[in-house]
Amino acid sequence: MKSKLLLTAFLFFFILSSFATDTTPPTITLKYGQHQNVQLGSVFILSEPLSVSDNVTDSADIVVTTTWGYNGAVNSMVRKVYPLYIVAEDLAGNKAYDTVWFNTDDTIPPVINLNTPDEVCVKYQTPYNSVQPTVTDNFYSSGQISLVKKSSDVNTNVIGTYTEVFEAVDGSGNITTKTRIVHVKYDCNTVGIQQQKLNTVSIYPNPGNGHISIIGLENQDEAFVSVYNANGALVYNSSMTDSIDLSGFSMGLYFIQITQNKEIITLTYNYGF
Ligand SMILES: [Ca+2]
Ligand SMILES: [Ca+2]
Repeated sequence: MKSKLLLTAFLFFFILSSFATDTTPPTITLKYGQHQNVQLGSVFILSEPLSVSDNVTDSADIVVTTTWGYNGAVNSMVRKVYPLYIVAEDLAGNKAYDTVWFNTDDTIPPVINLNTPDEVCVKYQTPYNSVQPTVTDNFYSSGQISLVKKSSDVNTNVIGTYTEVFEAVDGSGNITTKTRIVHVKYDCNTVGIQQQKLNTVSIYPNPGNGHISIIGLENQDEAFVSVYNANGALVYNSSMTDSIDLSGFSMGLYFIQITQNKEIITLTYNYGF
């Protein structure tokens, strides 16, 4: 009886003393780090940003207090940094402190619409009208986006290929560039029509066993076929037929080039893959 009493007293003293001697504050673990990004204009939902533990106090008994800082709670429509101050206190009164910074900003670049195809053609020695692109953004209105042309003007007195480079920057500094290719040619129309003709040409089956059918060519007038191996060496050359037989060659990658009226199309063929 006496020893049981003594043991109880000892245990009581032990528990008391362990409380009294706890001078270690709790540990705060931030689930997503000290810095979180919030997309401007998005719907912000605060998910529990932390967990706590302690050397003595049970996690459920640690008192956690969170307070929004000088900018108040996150307003995802306003581009600011919103601190959230955290205090965790164990049963012995030891406190730990941490802060999560919610950086509300726009990280999505604007979108440039050229208002033309990506490639245009202008006839030699005729005026070129550089169509102004339009720009849109996920958050900023067009008045809050800068759009500048970063390239020199097209000179239609010199035959060649020019690039017009446009750069847009939104109110958060996100940058997009878009390029329009301008061909200055003696004749813009002819080439376009010819390209459309050969664009319908294809080969099948691909991959295949070396016996290739060519389809989609309107007529075979002035049409030639050349086959190059993966090293660029010419291995086959013939006037146009509907089929090619590569079965005598080793398996691998081949480039089948069809020419007609100065127009060229190159198709990639996988022999045996
Ligand atoms: Ca503690
Ligand atoms: Ca944006």
